[in-house]
Amino acid sequence: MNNKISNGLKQFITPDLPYAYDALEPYIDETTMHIHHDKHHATYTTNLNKAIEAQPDLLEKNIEEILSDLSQVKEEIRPAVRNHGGGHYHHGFFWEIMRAPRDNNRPEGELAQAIDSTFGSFEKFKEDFSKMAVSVFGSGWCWLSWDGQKLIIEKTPNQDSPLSLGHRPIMTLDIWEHAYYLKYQNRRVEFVEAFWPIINWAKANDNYTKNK
Ligand code: MN3
Repeated sequence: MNNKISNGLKQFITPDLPYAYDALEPYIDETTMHIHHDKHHATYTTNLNKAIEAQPDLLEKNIEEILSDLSQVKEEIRPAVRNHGGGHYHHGFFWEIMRAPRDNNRPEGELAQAIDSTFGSFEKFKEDFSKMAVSVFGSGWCWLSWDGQKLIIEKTPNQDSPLSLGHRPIMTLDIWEHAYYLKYQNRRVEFVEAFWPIINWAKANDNYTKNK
C-alpha cells in the first residue's frame, strides 16, 4: 500500500474496497461497510496526512516502513502517526483479508500446513483466535502474525500495529465496536463467529509466503 499523488500533492489515500459494499452480506452488512470504510477509514487517512505535514519526508516511505520504526517519526506527531497511521494501514489490510462468503472456508496453501503444525489443527486455531478476539478489552485488533520465527495469535490495543513489534501481519479482525455495532450491538461473540466464512485465505497465504 503506497502513498500516491492526489490533487497534485503526494499524500496517503484511502484505497477503495476490493469488492462491493454488500459483498460480505449477510455476515457484515452493507451499511456497516459504508460507514466503516467511507467514514472511519477515510478519517484515519485524513488525520495521518494532517499529522505528516509536520514531517513531509515521511511521504518518501510507505506506511509499513513508518509503522515498523516509529522512532523515525518526530515526537510531536508520533502519537498521531501511531494512531492514524495504524488506522489507515490496518483498515486497508483488513479489507483485503476478506472476500465474499464461501461454504467450508478454510486456510489454503502453505499457510494451511503451517496453521496445522503450529496450532494442531484449523479447528484449534479457530478456537484460540476466537477466544483472543472476544477477550480484547475495549477497542483493538486480533491478529494472526509471523513473529520472525513462527505463527502467533496476538491482540493489539487501539490502532497499535504488529509492525511496530517487529511482527508481520498475516490475517486480522477489527474488534472496534464500529466494526460490528450496527448489526451485532454488544454480541461480539456472534460477530467473531461471522468472520470465518468471509476470510480471504488466498490473500492470507500470500501474506504468509511473502513474509515468513
Ligand atoms: Mn475499524
